[in-house]
Amino acid sequence: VQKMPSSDMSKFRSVFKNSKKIVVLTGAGVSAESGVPTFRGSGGLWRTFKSQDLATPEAFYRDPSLVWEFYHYRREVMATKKPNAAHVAIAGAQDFLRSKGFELNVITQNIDELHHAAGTKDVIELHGSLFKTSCLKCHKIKQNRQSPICEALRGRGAPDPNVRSANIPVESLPRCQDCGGLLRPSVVWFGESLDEDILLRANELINECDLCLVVGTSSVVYPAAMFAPSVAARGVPVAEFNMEVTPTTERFGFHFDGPCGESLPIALA
Ligand code: BJW
Ligand code: ZN
Repeated sequence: VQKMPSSDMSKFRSVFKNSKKIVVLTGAGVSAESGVPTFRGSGGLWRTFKSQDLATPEAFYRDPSLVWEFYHYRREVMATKKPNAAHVAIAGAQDFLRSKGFELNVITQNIDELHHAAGTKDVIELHGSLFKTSCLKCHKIKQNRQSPICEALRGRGAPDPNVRSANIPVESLPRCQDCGGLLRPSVVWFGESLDEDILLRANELINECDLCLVVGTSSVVYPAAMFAPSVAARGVPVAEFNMEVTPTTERFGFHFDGPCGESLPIALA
């Protein structure tokens, strides 16, 4: 018979205090209290599209202007957002553990860079970044914080359902400064493979950790969805921080219900 996960915070805190190699796996929910919409939540609609319908290579090849409007909008929104108490608690715990010669590593599915902004070091970004581009022709990946990313996108990308598509010709979309090729956001879309080195590093951390926190993810997108269950299968404690139960909740030792901006500062204090 499957035991329900515990929500005993003092029990979790004593496990935390005895851990030396912690992994924190995060998803969109960790940024929700910063005002960044989650992927599958009610804020997950842009115009009439579900995010899942725009985050695909097929959508980009069919209509690069539309997909660029969507990512341009999300880049511009981030200028008004800052890390919340959950990001700060994670960064603080990493700092503290490192000062003791121990480790806490963050593996995130998010592309918003809010963990960096909170001061977390060596963040593993499984799904790329809003602030990196990759060239379809020369394949170079570059940091890009320009606002707007190109003139044609200035003032475009409004999320309201009645806004007409900008239909920007490909020549005027973001282009590579080195070779003139079309740029795309350096993010991992459905059906695309994750970067091999990043995946290797993530697997290494998952296989070596002695405690795993899984924060604000619906745990439905692979391969990230199997990381925490594989830690639990080794008999290593896993604690989930979420506002809902997920398909993986019952495999974990701990589940803390509620906004992680409230639960994490207590858990990691
Ligand atoms: C709070 C909160 C608060 C709210 N406090 N909590 C094996 C089995 C089945 C399918 C596949 C498989 N392997 C591959 C697939 C296909 C596919 C997949 O997984 N599909 C599933 C949907 C079934 N995977 C892929 O295509 C991956 N590629 C791959 O595996 O390549 C090899 C391969 C290809 C094809 C076939 C087989 C193998 C790539 C996946 C890339 C995902 N990319 C995206 C878009 C990134 C760019 C962008 O953002 O635009 O990444 S999709 C989207 O989902 C985004 C997210 O990072 C990701 C995960 O979402 P997340 O973070 O969990 O967010 P939500 O919104 O779902 O959940 C938020 C949670 O927070 C909720 O639970 C809330 O309750 C909670 N919450 N507020 C705490 N305050
Ligand atoms: Zn190029």
